[in-house]
Amino acid sequence: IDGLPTYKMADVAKHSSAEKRLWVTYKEGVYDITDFVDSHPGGEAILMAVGSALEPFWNLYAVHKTPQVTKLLEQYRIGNLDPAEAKENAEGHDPYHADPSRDPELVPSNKKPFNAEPLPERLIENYITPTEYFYVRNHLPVPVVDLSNYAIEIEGPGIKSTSLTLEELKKMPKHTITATVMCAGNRRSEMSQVKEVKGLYWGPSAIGNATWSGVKLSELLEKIGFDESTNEALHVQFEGLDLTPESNPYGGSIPIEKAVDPKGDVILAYEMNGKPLTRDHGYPVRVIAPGIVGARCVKWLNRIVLSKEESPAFWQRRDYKGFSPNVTAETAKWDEAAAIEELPVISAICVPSKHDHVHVNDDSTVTVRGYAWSGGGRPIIRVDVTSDGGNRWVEAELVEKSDARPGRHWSWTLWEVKVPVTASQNQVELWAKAVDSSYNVQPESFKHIWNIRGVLNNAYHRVPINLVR
Ligand code: HEM
Ligand code: MTE
Ligand code: MO
Repeated sequence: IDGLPTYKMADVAKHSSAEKRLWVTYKEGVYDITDFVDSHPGGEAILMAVGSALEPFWNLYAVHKTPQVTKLLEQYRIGNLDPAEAKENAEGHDPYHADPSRDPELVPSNKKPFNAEPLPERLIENYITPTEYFYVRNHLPVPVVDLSNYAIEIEGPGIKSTSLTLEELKKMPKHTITATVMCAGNRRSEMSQVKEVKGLYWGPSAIGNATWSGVKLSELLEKIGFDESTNEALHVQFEGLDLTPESNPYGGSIPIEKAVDPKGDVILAYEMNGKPLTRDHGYPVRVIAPGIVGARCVKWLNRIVLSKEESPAFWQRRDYKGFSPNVTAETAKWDEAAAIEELPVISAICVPSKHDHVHVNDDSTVTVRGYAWSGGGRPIIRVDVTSDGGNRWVEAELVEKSDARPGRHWSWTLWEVKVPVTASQNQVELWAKAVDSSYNVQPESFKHIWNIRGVLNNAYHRVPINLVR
């Protein structure tokens, strides 16, 4: 910008304390952010960048790469950066350079970190979701794991501290379960239509059903001395090998009851759909806590800690919690809200898609297909679909499902139905709602379950379509 002084990185480096003011650079701009740091939505992390360039941090935290944030930053501009140095900063190390390549079937909502889901009609083509288009939700770069120095550390009160290589893990009894994994943000884009929410705008395909093979956590804990009658631990914390710039690992925890129950079926999985885990899905080992939110199914598992406390990780304490609709980012009491563990009942219409031109069958019906699932091992007992705002509900046929017992029913149910449509109408809105074995049913609208983070998006799925006769 004309008229402002030009600085070198060495000048900027001198401004990294409150007395000397706090400076940062971004592209060809130099900024004094002293008056902004206290109101930074991301907290004290911002201090890591003072006296230096923002690029390495913002390449990781892509939330910043929006026009709104650029505009905000420009308010603090005090100078220009030497163009040669700006170029060097821009070309600096990309923390995502070692990420794997991905199947084009996965449609990304964000590339760095990588987040992607398949098209809904692809999603329900198979009861077991092929690994190539199983949704991917990464918060950070995919770690590069060298098996020769990989071992999972396990510690906590009342158990023998243990370190386990993949080879040692594979010597223990191998269990295979079929389980659905779903992100708490699945279907967030629908909730965002009520009012904007924070987070990636997922469609209905941030969910998948796969077989997972590995060691049962309950057996492993028992083997290293866990005794339920004396142990005081309340949570099992998991840490991944993926690190934030502050060197905090991705993490999450589950209640101890789930972890030690043989019927809880928590697996330290090294195979997905019969093959070694792919890098995106957690190679070499990840947690599968079936019936529980995807966020706790920690990938690239590095450490397990038994504790009286939940995981201290950001994603357990400051994310993946629901709030009442009028709670704002300013009023949210993060410490008081319950972390999401078991997920509520959900369903989605996958065929047809929104605004499709749909052929009306000879019997004046349209064919509708989708999935339904509930957390906590609760089977789906019914799916209802309507084309006329609920005057007439039609029960769907549950075409593909598991015969697992209630409480251990980890897989989704695929359904199909022919819904009658009125002869005079050219446009209808399809609605679907599922009921689980506890007779929990999906809420009617997003308005009353809206929450700041856009999680638990399980209102009736509504799909407007055009009819073709
Ligand atoms: C979030 C601004 C530097 C880490 C945000 C948001 C804004 C912002 C506006 C909210 C974005 C949204 O919710 O859509 C800035 C500005 C910076 C800066 C103007 C520099 C002058 C940094 C640095 C780091 C960082 C250097 C990390 C080392 C984060 C994190 C969040 C965030 C982790 C997300 C917090 C959450 O998800 O709740 N920042 N930021 N920021 N920022 Fe920054
Ligand atoms: N584990 C690690 N280490 N890092 C992550 O970013 N993302 C979590 C979970 N485990 C994550 C992780 C979230 S939010 C979800 S929804 C699931 O992984 C997604 O699993 P998938 O990518 O295999 O579908
Ligand atoms: Mo997630």
